[in-house]
Amino acid sequence: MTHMNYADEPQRSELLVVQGTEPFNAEPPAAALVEFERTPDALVYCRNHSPVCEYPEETYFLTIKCADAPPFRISMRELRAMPKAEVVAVLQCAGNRRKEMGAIKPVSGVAWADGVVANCSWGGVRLCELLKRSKFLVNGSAHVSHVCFASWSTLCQDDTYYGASIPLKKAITPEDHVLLAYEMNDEMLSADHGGPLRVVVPGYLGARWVKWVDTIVLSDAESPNYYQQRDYKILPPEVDSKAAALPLWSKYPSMTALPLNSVVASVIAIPSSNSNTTSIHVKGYALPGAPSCGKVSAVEVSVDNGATWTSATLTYQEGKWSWTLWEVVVDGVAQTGTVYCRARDESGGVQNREGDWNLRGVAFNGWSSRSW
Ligand SMILES: Nc1nc2c(c(=O)[nH]1)N[C@H]1C(S)=C(S)[C@@H](COP(=O)(O)O)O[C@H]1N2
Ligand SMILES: [Mo]
Repeated sequence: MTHMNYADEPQRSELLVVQGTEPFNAEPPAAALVEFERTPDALVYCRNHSPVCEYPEETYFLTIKCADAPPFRISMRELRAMPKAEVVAVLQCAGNRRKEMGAIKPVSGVAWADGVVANCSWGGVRLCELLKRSKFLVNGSAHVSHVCFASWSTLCQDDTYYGASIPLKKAITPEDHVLLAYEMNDEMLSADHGGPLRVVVPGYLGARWVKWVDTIVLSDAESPNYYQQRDYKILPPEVDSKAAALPLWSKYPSMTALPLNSVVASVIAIPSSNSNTTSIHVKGYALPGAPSCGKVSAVEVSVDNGATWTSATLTYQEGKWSWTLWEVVVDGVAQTGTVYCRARDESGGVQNREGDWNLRGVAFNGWSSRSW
């Protein structure tokens, strides 16, 4: 795209590993992430396709449109006066662990390690309540199938605005807690994370959690935006060049939920008096797959290349939309080695050793490993 202004970027946490500065993309080390059940602000990754600007609340408006009806406009002050809903939900970028997928065969995109995930509490207005208030939602439904979100705040790398959409059904299912959030971890949402207003879609990849959202369009079609139509899709493995992908984007569905996943975040060898063997303390996180697969029910680790497995203790899980933290001590292991992990879910699903490769390097969920 044409000119983008990076002169007004906010101050950033020094705890993040910077992957790119224009736009600003950075992630925390996974070992730091798993020390907190809810991710503190300073450890929340930043994923941008454009500059980040600060927008004063006083002049911020959200506009909702549906076909030819007059648009509904609401100010931040009015939004804040509506009942506040809160949900704990894990935000994760579809490109989490892309670096590992890229080691199988090159992929396009930021070479993220395994820290583009954040488990936070989000506070704001329920999208279903707002749609009711806009009068576009009659008897809990509308004659449209998609809710499209847009931020026209700035040009993006691949389009003139940032946009995404979710099915209307997801938007209006109360227990899915789709929010227009103005708080993260009980504090005002920062500019980096989409303040004053962002979309929160528990259970969906981060790309749909539109930051600095200023427009909502109720439509019969998905968002026409680049990031809905030409990105964040899993193309078949034989498609391995941008040219080959070009005619195929429109033929594949846009991503919604990410798959069951888990990561070994840290391994610490515990000193022992026996010089031949040691014990290791292993910690990590796990992420549920599609809601129909249920919660993460178990995480197992293996120190013998997948031959035998030991169950980890699940130490944290909160509601339906959070991540799971786990840890385990494995005794009698060699002085050096590699530990793998895999998660299981309530529907009987389990991670495979090899994650499936795709051109955009999204949704990688092969076994994670770390050496000690
Ligand atoms: N307006 C806007 N919203 C956006 C993006 C963006 O570039 N612009 N990136 C998306 C992607 S791909 C992710 S993973 C999340 C990242 O949110 P965070 O930076 O608060 O961690 O925001 C999403 N919302
Ligand atoms: Mo993302």
